[in-house]
Amino acid sequence: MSGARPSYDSGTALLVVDVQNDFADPAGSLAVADGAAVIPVLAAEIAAARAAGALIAYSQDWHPDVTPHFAKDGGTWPAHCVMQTWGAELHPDLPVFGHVVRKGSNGEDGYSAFTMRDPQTGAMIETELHALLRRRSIARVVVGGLATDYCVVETALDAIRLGYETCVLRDAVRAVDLLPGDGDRALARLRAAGVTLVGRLADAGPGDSGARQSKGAA
Ligand code: VGL
Ligand code: ZN
Repeated sequence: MSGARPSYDSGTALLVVDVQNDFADPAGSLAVADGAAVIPVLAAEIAAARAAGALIAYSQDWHPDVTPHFAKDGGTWPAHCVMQTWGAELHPDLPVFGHVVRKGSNGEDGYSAFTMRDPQTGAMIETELHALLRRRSIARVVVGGLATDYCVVETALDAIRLGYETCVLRDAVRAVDLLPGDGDRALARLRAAGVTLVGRLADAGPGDSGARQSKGAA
C-alpha cells in the first residue's frame, strides 16, 4: 500500500478519527487549525471505500461532563466532545456510512480508537473496534481525521501493534500542535513504527497557504 492513494477492498477498513464539531468547526472548543479541510478529502476516500466494499468505521470522542481528561478535573484539555452536545456530533458535512465507535464514555482517558485507559486502575480497555475488524477479517487499515498528534497517531500506532498493515492519509489529517512541530513529530513516529504515509500535503501550519507541497510521500 504505497503511492498517492490507498487501494480498498473487502479486507481493508477506512478509519475516520474524531471528525467532530469541537475539532473540525472553527467555533469548536478544541478547534484544530484548518481541521475542516480534512472533510472533502475524507469524503472522496469514503466514496472509494464504499465502491470497493471496504469497511468504514468512525470514532467519536465521547466524554462525560466530568472526566480526568479535562483540565478542570485535573487533566489537559478544555472541555470538548461532551456526549449529547453539538461539539461531540460528527461534522455535518462528513458522509457517514458505517460503524461509529465511541470512546471515553465512562471517564476513560486516552486517544486511540482501539484502547482507553481506566483512570482509576491504569488498565487499558479495548473499544469494540478491534473485535469489529476481526469479525470482518480486516487485514489493512487506512486512517485519517483529527488530530494528527493525538487520536490519529495513537490509533495508527495501536493498529500496527495489533498486526494491521496501516496507512495514514497525510492530506486527511491536521494537528493540534500544542508545541510547534508536534504534528510532524507524530508523522515521524508513525513512519518509524512502519506505518505508510500516503498523500503529499505536509501537515499544514497556520502560515501555510494550503498549497500542495512536493516533499514526497514517505
Ligand atoms: C483528541 C485531544 C483530546 C483527538 C481528543 O481527537 O485528537 N485530542 N481528545
Ligand atoms: Zn478528548
